[in-house]
Amino acid sequence: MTNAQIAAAFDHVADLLEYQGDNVFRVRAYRNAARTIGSLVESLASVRGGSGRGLTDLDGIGADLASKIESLLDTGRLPLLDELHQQVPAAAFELMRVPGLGPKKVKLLVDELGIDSLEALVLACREGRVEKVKGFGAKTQAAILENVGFAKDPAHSRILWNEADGIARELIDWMRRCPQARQVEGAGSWRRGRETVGDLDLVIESDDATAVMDHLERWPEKTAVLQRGDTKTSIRGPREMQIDLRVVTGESFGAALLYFTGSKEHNVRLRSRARDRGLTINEYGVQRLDAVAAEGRPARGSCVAGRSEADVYEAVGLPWIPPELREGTDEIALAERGDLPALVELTDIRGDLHMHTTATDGEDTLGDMVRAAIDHGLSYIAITDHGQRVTMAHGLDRTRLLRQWDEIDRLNESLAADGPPPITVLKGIEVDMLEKGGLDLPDEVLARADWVVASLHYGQNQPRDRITARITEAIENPHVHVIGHPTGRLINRRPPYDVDMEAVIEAAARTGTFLEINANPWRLDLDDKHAAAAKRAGVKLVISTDAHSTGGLGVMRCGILQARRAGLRAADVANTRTLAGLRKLIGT
Ligand code: DGT
Ligand code: CA
Ligand code: CA
Ligand code: ZN
Repeated sequence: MTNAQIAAAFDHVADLLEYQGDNVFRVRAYRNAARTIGSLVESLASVRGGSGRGLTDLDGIGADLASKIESLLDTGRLPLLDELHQQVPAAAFELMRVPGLGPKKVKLLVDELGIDSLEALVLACREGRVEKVKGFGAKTQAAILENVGFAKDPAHSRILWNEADGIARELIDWMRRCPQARQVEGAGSWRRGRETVGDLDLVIESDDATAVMDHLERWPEKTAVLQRGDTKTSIRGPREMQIDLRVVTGESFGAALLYFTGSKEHNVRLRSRARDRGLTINEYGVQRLDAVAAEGRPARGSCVAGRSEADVYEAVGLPWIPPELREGTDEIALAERGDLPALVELTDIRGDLHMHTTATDGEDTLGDMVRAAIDHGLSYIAITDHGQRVTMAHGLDRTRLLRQWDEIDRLNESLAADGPPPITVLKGIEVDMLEKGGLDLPDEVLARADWVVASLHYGQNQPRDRITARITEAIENPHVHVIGHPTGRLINRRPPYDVDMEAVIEAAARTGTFLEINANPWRLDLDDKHAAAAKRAGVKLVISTDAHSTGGLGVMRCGILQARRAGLRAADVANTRTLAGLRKLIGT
């Protein structure tokens, strides 16, 4: 089992325990474990197998959770989960996918109203029965009705890229161990770095398709074979995920990889461009239309390209186009004019400007975060714990914040004690935009910060003009450097708040305020479209991990993919600058 699957299993346990009204500490222990595991870079199997540290050295994993992880690793099952599953009605899982409906609320709906499906829930809302249940009320009822549509949309049950990536990498590793496989590459939406992935597509070069397909069927994570032909097969893998495999020859490998990477729209446009040049493109290669016409079908040996993707693009007069841009928008026109942007890369990133510590809701101390950031090769970071409004996270008031900043001063001094410091730690804060307007810390405190992120966590259901006004007010505050996760959406879980993004971008451009691409795989906020719009307006983006643990620093690559899909270059991203460059940009 992958880390992501084990994290999902623990999250599931937490939901079910919470549904049953179990002890809050027990619920929290599973949630914390899920979070630790979800952001771990190393696989749990190797943590267990390796010398040095074991499972119980991980944050929040004691002997009991370690033995559950072992059970999952060894058998793929967790008896506790099976037990809980029997005790909780199946409809409860469906209901918990409605944004805003946690396990406790779902239990009330099931117990008091006998709700057993999303349809029954809609009906109960329409008939005004939900608002009468204790703890609900008319506003909640209206919100539920609005959010059910979100839960019912099949697009919202696709797997997050980060999770699909865990599965894809294991699968590719496995297939590369097949002696008959010459080249193994993942394609489809996974390769394009989409936010979510429907199924995984794999293209393999081999002269022995049978051996390759047999090897796939021996993958220990396979749960079913869905279909099998001469050169293609589909199986089901972890998390019910479908995996489509094509086996092709060396002459066709590039063409097949291009075709199965998609997107469909990109392929359609390439084909029509080929036709205009007397060519035809398909998954086997590029051929001359006249040769095809003469034979009535693709003639043997009539291929003009197909071995590599670059060959295929070249045959239609284009440079190679990065997969992240292949969405059938303007990428072919850009390629034609030689205007494809040199997309930002992970190695361009020099700093991470949004992260938390144990002072608020982070799991690791300031010192741990700094050490981990050095290990990631960063040359500067900003510590941005929550401001006081976020009471749930024990947000910092002025006194505690100033004390943390003293600690950072001392840390920077000690880092610089023996020559040039390996990293500089900026004194930051994630201030909250209050429901009534304004921020949760006074300007004279913010004036002393090196770096201020302003985010909106409360009052997310306010009307569009209120939300927009709160955000633009924060943008206009001269102490605010960046707006954190500007739309608040959580992929598959919570829609964005109703905000006039055009107005936000305009205000950011006018004031030189940055907008964040939050790299957390649940957020990826701003998304590609908004980030591209911000860039066009001359706004700089900041790609930040919002790490709540040392492991959380690893999600930067998810933010990079989103930025690449937005067509951003290193110059469009503020934290690719050196610290001196960043300071110049913010005028300090
Ligand atoms: P997904 O799996 O829903 O996240 O999205 P994709 O893009 O991976 O789509 P998928 O798995 O259905 O197909 C993989 C690629 O194969 C797709 O991006 C383009 C190509 N493809 C599939 N079906 C067609 C088709 O009918 N026409 C064309 N031109 N290309 C196709
Ligand atoms: Ca796919
Ligand atoms: Ca597919
Ligand atoms: Zn944060």
